[in-house]
Amino acid sequence: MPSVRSIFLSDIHLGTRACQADRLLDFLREYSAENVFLIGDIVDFWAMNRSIHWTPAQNTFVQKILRRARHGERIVFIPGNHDEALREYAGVAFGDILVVEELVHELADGRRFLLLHGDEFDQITRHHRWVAVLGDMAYNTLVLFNGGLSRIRRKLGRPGYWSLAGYAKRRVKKALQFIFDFEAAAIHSARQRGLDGIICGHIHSAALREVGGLTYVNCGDWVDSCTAIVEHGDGRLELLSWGAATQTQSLPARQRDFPADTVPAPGALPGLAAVPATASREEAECVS
Ligand SMILES: [Mn+2]
Repeated sequence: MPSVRSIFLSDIHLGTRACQADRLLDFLREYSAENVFLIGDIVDFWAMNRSIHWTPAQNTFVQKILRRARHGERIVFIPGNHDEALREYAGVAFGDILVVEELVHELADGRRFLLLHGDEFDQITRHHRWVAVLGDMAYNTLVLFNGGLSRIRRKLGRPGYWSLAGYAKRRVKKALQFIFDFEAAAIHSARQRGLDGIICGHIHSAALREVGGLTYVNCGDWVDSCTAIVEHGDGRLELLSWGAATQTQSLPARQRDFPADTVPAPGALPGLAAVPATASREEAECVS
């Protein structure tokens, strides 16, 4: 098992049908680490208020994390907005797992990064909670619909994995502006504290890029894109994509990186596969 210095995960959303715990387990089997940082929305208590979907794979994930903690990996749990109840326990260690609101992590090369979930940079979650809850329900529906779509694609023998939620997120200009504002606020926060960068989650949009001399890193999620950030022994950060089509594929961040105002052509990114936008309509019709 290759060993990395740190693994950064966010937005796993345990307790929901959309949570891709199988792929997450698959990813974790490949990497041991000195540090595992769980950066928010690990357990989705919002969704669990509506209905609980707890699978054996999700259980196994929890057990694996506890096991890693017992075997000396340092596990830090940073609550997000979907598991905000745990924020009350900031500073408390549950066995081997430490819960903190945020953390400054020093990379092997000396760079210092702020680790936090990031919902405070999201003006909607911060000031209009009910909009966030509604948006969350709509997003989950979209992700579920996409799951059905993938099954149909597989049955039809179409290669690759086409992400509807990812597609919708990329297409909606407002969403792009939202992501841009979020990133700007996150970078600003790291700069104010004199740090070299920030590693966060929350917006389900993985990133690893330089912005004005600082490094903006987002872990992405495990409901749609299945992405993680790892820190190698020399302090180098890498964004790994664990999508359905290529389970062992790892991409250096730059290849997945694109400015917020450009939309990559279908097929330009491995996770998007080569399906024109219209294909979704044909397939959607197959559903009914
Ligand atoms: Mn969140």
